[in-house]
Amino acid sequence: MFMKGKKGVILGVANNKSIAYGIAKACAAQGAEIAFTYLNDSLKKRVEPIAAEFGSSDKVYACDVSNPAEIVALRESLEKDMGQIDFIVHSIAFAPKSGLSGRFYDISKEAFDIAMDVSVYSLIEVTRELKPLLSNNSSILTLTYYGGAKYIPNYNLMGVAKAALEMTTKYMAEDLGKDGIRVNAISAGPIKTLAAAGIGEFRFMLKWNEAHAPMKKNVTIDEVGNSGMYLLSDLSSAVTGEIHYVDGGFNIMGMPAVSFDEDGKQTIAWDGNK
Ligand code: 0WD
Repeated sequence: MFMKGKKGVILGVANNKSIAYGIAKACAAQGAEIAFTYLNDSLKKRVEPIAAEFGSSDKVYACDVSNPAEIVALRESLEKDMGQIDFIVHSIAFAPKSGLSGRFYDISKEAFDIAMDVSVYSLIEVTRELKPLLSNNSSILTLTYYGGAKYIPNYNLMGVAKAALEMTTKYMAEDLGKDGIRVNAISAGPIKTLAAAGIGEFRFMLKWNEAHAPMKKNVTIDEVGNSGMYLLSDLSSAVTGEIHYVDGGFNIMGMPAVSFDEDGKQTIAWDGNK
């Protein structure tokens, strides 16, 4: 039981396809006590049964991270119901649809500000607000994607937000290390979730990743969940500021791998046209 005695809060469960759900499952299986948050009333109905599944019916709170008052209210509720906590999972991102396809240089300032606020600044604000509750052996985890390190078609505005999120992870890791708080990110391969549905040509991304990743597969929320559990537990007690790829190895590829057909001619696994 790697998480026995650990208490924490997971922000960003939308349904049982969410990456945050995979992380909750892995942490609960290792004995963690988990609080959940939901964005709005329609998601509340989805999150409540999930919290019940993990024995957390009494620890479900509203928290739209774009509203600072809701983050303060979350701190007050967690303090009352859980006291000290040992981990925070930030599995939240949003960009207006206009920022997730089309010409990059057409992105509006309004869309840019919203994406940065919800997907990046929220990590800083949630951490600062919940810091008084964090134990001096705690771990914060956020979720990023390769589109924050390299160009990925249509990821556009979210790519810029993820780049900022990854650097935020590193600056926060330095700042909070002296307080016994670690901060890491998982860069997950593409997974079909609600948030992913907003990205243009997402199915193409899935097929491309599967064809060209060294492991020739897409990743699951259970696989991301298990790696997340490692980063939240004491198994990773000397790991901070990491961008940990859970993507079947896709990020190491500089070009698609070649294979040879019966005539000895070089081919690539999938050129995107079949
Ligand atoms: O391929 C993927 N699905 C990948 C996702 C690959 C690599 C990284 N990620 C990241 C996402 O960018 C995000 O940071 O993982 C994180 C979780 O995303 P997810 O599990 O793919 O998607 P989803 O199940 O939709 O959860 C994200 C949730 C929101 O869902 P919706 O679909 O309603 O936007 O983030 C929450 C919301 O529940 N969220 C907010 N929570 C609080 N305040 C807010 C907000 N303002 N906005 C969105």
